[in-house]
Amino acid sequence: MSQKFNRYTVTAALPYANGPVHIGHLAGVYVPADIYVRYLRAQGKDVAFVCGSDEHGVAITLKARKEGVSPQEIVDKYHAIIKKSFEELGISFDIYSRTSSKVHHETSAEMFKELFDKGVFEEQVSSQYYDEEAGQFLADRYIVGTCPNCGNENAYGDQCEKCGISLSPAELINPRSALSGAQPVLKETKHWYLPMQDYENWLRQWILQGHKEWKPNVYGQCKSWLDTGLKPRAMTRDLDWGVRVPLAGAEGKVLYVWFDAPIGYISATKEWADAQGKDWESYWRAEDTRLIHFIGKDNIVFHCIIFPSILKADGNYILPDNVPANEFLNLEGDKISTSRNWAVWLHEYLQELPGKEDVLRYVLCANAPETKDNDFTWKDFQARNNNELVAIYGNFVNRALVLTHKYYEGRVPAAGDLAPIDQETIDKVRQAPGKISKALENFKFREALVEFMDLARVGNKYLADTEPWKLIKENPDRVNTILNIALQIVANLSILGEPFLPKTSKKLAAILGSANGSWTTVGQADLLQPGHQVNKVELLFEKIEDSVMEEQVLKLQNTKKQNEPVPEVSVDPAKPEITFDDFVKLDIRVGTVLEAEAMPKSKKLLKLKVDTGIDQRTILSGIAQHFSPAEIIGQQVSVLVNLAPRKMMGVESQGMILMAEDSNGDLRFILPSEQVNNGALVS
Ligand code: B3M
Ligand code: ZN
Repeated sequence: MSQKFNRYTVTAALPYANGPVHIGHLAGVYVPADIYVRYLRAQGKDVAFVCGSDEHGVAITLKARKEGVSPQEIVDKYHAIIKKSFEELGISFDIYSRTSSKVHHETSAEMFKELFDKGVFEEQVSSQYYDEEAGQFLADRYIVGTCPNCGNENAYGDQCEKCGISLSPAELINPRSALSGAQPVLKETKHWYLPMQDYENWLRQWILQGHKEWKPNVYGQCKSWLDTGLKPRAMTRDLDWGVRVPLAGAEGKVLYVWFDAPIGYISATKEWADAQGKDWESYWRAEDTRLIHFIGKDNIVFHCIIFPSILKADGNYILPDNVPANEFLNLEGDKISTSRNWAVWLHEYLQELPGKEDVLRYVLCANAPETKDNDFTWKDFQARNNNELVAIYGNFVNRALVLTHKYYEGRVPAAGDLAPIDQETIDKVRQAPGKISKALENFKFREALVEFMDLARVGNKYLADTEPWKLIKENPDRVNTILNIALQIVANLSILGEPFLPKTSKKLAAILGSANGSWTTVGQADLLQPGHQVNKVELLFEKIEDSVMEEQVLKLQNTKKQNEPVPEVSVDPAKPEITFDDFVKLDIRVGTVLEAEAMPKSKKLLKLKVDTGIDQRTILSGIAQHFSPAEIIGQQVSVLVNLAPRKMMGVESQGMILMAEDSNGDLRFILPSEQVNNGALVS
């Protein structure tokens, strides 16, 4: 099947530049896409791996409004963060572009114009919500109101984030504009629609008949869309952020973000091809190019139904041959959410767990949500690192190399006659690349990784079974053979592991002193020649301690706390009314604590010496459980100075320090907002 393809265009969903990338994006899209592309390149295939930031759409304008900055500032900020973090994780895009680029604006506007000229679009005038105060039409997200399903008063016009239901603005109770708070009015506006219903039969044929090999989750979603029936979809919006609609009389309108974003793949390919002196058209128009879209499940309809219809309508493009969409990754049992900050952010991971890029790639691939939603937990992360990467792969490589240094000063020994166990082991090495390839060709990345780790297990078991350290005295020839074979396995692992664990493979190749081989030489037990010198051993992976994981868990717990609704506080009931004369009897002054000491035998009381401005006096204060004496020396306080003196535990207290008591019993000093002189009167 891959025979008929001479070229690959591999795309990864363009992340919205309204926030950084998190582990859900990585597990769903970028890690599998990168593994696939590295695998293709290792086979010497011609590949364009394209991606970029999706910088248009209402989500970005909303975020900008919320932060009080321009949309451009938002996309500039997140584009830089996203691009850098992808690079650091080793996601090997040929180009990471952005949809605000000139070439993209041109390419998408041209494509729209072409379809328009061909008469593809239907023009429709419809009534849309309009904010008369702000003087603009309101995208669904800009309309808020009460959810008819759960009563949430801040549901959006497209979705209620509380109960998750999909909505249309007309369904909201008491709709209001998120821009001005005004009640929106309906106003007529013209838009250009793609008549999706016209493509239904063709889509049925192309997907339901022609692509039965697509993943069941993808095929199933397409079938359900097609069975429900397709309706015209507006390809333009009333918005002032995006690609301008290239038609006269379309002022104030831009292309719908889902019209222009997938064209971003084409624009990025153009930009890359230009820089490389290549011909972009062969990557998008040649029948022998295989187009693959890596996406998450929420993007299926756009990549399998809408974008292909656009490409088909244009007529000059190839269509995706496969769209291996993944399901979602949850985090510690909860849905990942940008707005609730419930995520492990890639740029933070890279900072907080430096040098562990491959560990994250490994865990996210081993646990990828390929067929169903999956859960990421730090416990599983640690276990996979310690029990798999360290204990199996790292341990085997380390043992083989350490023994080579110990017995042969780092030179690869020559193999002699083979025992049955050697032959069986070599056979397994031969079979490994085929098994890994087959899984990768079918987009079964988890399975491919298991096959890879199985080869490391084979190596581990081989050393455990043959125990060369016990034979070195009596049978050194036998040890030559065993270590030769073990080292050949190590060399195979370094090649086969590259798509999954690129940094580790690079490190291992440097230790072995051989450039990474390729998929054509792999599977042989002669990758390292006898006499070849290997370099000093370094550990490939380190054990991760509990304390490191605890920090991450704590961070999540803090997020959870911040998300919790503020508990209702119990407030003390109001006291009976007093007269002004009652009030002025109180002489309250600002003072400073000069000395503080614990009162012997008292848990509650501190003995303070306070400068009240009038005098220096002793005051006993019941704050010992909240403050240590040392921390309050120098503290400004408010003092009720004309309170009748009172003797407690043999000491006379001359006044009272005023404190505020929280509903949970925490005490806080009452202070002027800025420093004032001691003796200043509080009234
Ligand atoms: N930016 C949606 C998303 O991140 C969108 C993907 C565009 S791919 C052309 O889920
Ligand atoms: Zn709701």
